[in-house]
Amino acid sequence: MATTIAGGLQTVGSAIKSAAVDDKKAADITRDTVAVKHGKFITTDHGVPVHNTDNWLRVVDGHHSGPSLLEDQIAREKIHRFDHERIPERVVHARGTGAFGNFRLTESAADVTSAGVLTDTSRTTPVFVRFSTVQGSRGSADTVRDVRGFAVKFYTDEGNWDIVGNNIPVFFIQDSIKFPDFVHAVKPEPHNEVPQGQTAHNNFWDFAFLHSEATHMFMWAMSDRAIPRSFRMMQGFGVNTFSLVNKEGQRHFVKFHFIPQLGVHSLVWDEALKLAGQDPDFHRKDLMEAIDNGAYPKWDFAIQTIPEERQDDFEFDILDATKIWPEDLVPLRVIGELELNRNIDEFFPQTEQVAFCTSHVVPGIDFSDDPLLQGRNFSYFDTQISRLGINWEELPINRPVCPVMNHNRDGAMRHRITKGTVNYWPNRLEACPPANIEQGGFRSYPQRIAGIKDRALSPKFKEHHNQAQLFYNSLSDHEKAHVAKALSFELDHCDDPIVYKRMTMRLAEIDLPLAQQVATMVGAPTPEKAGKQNHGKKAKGLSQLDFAPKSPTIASRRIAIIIADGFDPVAFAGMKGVITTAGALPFVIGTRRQPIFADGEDTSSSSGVIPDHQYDGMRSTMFDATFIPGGSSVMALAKIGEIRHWIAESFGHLKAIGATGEAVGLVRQVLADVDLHFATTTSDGTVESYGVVTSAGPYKPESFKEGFQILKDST
Ligand code: HDE
Repeated sequence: MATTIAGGLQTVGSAIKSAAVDDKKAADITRDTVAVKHGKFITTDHGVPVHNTDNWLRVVDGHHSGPSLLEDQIAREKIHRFDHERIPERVVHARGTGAFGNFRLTESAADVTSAGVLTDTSRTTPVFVRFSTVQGSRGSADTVRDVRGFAVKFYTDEGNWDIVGNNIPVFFIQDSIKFPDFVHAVKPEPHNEVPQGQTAHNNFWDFAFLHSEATHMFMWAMSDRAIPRSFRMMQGFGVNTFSLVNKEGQRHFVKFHFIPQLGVHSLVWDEALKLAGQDPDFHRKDLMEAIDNGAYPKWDFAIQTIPEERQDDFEFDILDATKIWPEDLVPLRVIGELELNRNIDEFFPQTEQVAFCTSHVVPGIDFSDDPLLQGRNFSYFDTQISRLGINWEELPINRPVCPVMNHNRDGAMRHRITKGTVNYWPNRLEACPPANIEQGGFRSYPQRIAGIKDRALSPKFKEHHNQAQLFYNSLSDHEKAHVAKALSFELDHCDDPIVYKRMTMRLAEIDLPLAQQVATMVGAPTPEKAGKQNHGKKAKGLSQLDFAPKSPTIASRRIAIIIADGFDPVAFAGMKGVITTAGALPFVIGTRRQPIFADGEDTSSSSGVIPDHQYDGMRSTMFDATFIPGGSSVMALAKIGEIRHWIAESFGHLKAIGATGEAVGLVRQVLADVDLHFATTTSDGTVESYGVVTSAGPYKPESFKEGFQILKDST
């Protein structure tokens, strides 16, 4: 029930939109949620109603405004609160967006773990997920080429469990002591704080060369994985090797996977670059829009497990985070489903203050000696103290849904009040004792350890090329072409010759033809010999094409319908209906945002279609497809350069373009010119369009013209 408080804010049970009744986290957060209400008064932070917040208290004499008075406690409070609004942004993954949802287990994994969240199929576990980019700061663009963070907080009945993952299954370094060097090298350079939101600079590639362990990861980062179409269409990986421990105390090593049910899809590079300027919030808005429209993104949750005794059976070290466990060797087992279904109510207290820790595990889940994970377990807790203060786990978004009780006390901004006379253990009252294992107490896996203390890694960590080759070999031809282009773009932005020359040599250790292509484009000497022979092996699950959805769908895709006065109302309404029925989102784009009238419609009446946008407020990059209905409107559209560009650009970005009636002619005419716009002349004089593929093979302008002619003759 809503409780009114002085000052116009209300605690709102209803503020949590569409929260499932059994969503414990939604119910928990409601305790701290208020809504701005009309008809209620502003108060100070100490609750006193205020009658004027527009004028500072000052001396006035009727003619002049005199000095402002320091005694104005109302103005002082307002300014002081404002002065302290910012907290440090995350040192990495500063740019992000989050949403709530839940996790349902479809199959019990009781054979490998005792964790309730992974064994009890009757449970629905609330989650909060934060997606992010890595390099850029909080205000940077969404569509930059970068790894994406995929951090999941499971609010389980036994405490919070965090999988702080990425959309790429491996990492740049093997030992977490290298993390500060890596982050310094990837972030904007120290002398000029350039560049923002990208790795296309000397320091990153210098680091990449000097750490051959980064090779596998940078190949992923140069692939289309680093320019996702949507957060909803990318995989999530726990990356590190964790452990699962079952009731019998047996241990399996485990890797966690999230597989998007919509498939894995990417932007094309030109689109990503343009969107970074045209709509820097593209991914953030995409996630919110999908959830608001009920197109809840879903991922299959899968595990890969290796029994402890098989730890040494692989040519790579299974604790090395620069390596995947190829699916052919260690199959994926789908055991659950993650769904996001509720947007946040306010960004700062939820998405900004959420704090993840790899060290947050629950009984039945444990760590491994993965040297990257061990350092992460230290780092995340530490960084939250500097971002949020020591009592960060009390914040509404971070607190668990199960009881929290212990003898930790005090610290800045302590929120909770614990009654009782003792705050230590053991105590004479036996108050708040530790739980034994049968009572659910977390027990670290009793692992036998022996060794020499040294700063070193096991020998298998020294191999850095096999899986980089495996990844590249497993890509389709056009994915490979995109990798070559991405490397050429990045190294072209490095102006220190040692950087791009050495990197080209490194590429010759992956694939000689790739290195040769890149060398040509970046001005390095063309390597003649492979630094290492490519072993030619491939594996499944590495190309994005392996993740096509079970049945193709346009659900949640954004489709532009372009109209002007005189449009064909039947085609317009028909297509709009079909798009909506298929679960996609139609957006009407008009020549103006005032009513647009159909063919024959009475323009003096108050009817007409009010477009969602006018053409110059939007760009083709913001939509997945475009439809133009016929009608006399097409004459007007044909005269607008931006509309012609829209069609041509959509074509260049490989998007579906639909047209009926007169609009077919417009599309044809524009695409005939596109031969010139989008064709690239290669060194041997052949003309090819960039990246366009038809079922008949790569698109060639001549074949397009032929097809065009056939189409023309047949109509
Ligand atoms: Fe992170 N990482 N990281 N990282 N990381 C942070 O923690 C760190 C690594 C990842 O949405 C920081 O709360 C070390 C791998 C994500 O809030 C910090 C190492 C992976 C997020 C930190 C790594 C990640 C972070 C900064 C060892 C993929 C954003 C702010 C080399 C599995 C979480 C913060 C969010 C954030 C440290 C490597 C993923 C400083 C020491 C590998 C998704 O603690």
